[in-house]
Amino acid sequence: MPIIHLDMDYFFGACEELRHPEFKGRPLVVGTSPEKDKHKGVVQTCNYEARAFGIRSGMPTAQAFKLHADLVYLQEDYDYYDGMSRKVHDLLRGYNFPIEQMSIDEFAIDLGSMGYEEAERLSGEIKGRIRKELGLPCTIGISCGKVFAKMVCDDAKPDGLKTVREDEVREFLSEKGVGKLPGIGKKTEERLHEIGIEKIGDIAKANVIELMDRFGIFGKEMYELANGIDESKVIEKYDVLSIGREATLDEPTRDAVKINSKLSELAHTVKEEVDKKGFTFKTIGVKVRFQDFTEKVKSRSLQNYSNSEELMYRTAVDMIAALIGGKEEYVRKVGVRVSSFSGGKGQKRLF
Ligand code: TTP
Ligand code: MG
Repeated sequence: MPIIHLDMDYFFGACEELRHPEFKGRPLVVGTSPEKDKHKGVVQTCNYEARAFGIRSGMPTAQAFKLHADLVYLQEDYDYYDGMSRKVHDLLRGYNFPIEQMSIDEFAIDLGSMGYEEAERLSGEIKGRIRKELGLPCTIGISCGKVFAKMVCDDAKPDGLKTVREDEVREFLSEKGVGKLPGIGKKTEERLHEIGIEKIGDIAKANVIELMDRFGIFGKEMYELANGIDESKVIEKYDVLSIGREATLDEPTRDAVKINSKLSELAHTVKEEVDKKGFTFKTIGVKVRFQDFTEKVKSRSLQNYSNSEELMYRTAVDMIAALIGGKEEYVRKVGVRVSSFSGGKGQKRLF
């Protein structure tokens, strides 16, 4: 019953290297702020060349530049990464196994009754296709449960492929620090240290009643995981968080006719996507990027669920006008996004 956990390597960074091959091999950071404010934001991710200098996700970019001044810096472009994530998802879907998307760059796949050798061969094929067809590196972990597969994947990063079978799991886990077990954060880690539990192997040997006294039901879960029992299931989810598109205007402008015509195109494409999934939406959002690279966003919630393109377009026009009114810069780029979905083709109730 192998489960695959696939996690893209330095995902936002790898997507940027794909469209900017000239940056490949140089330390690169993707951050939250526009280029001109690059010292003000936070590092979303960085490539492994940057990690060699100690730079990490979540770190203030100012600190990253202190660790290494000569960094390639790019502001995040979420829609582009979301599009690449969708391509990975589509490629995986072609194999017809249940897939759970766990984040923008992580997927769990249930291979059912397949043997481990075949699972490893198939994983190699998937990894190769993602590299060849999409130009992106990833790492795959294979094990007998969703949590274990993720841990194996973390262990094999970057550009890795690794299997840990049922009979090897306890040994794989035993020497790892308790903090490596998904679900154990800083606080729980400290509380475990207080009672002399440092490694996952120590949890396996602990008294389960005592663990439950201290940590409730999670005490039992960590005990079971530490002993090689991982019953978490791959659950296909159909709820997408949001659907949106953005586009650069032919030339920077403040002309409402030109801007609204672009909004109309975007609303049309978004509406097509929404229809493909059979959704209705309750929230409409817009984004505008000005000539000076600053951005503004605004969103509005409707009273009722809707799938009207007209309503999406009118609301977007209204909100964009409000955003542009407050500033004198020319507009370079606009975006439309809908969220808070209901419905969906083939949607399953999860709970
Ligand atoms: P991760 O998979 O955690 O990180 P990664 O893909 O950049 O690197 P690797 O898997 O090789 O260790 O996260 C996926 C993306 O999510 C990442 O590229 C950027 C984004 N992200 C943030 O925006 N903020 C964060 O704090 C983290 C950890 C990730
Ligand atoms: Mg990743």
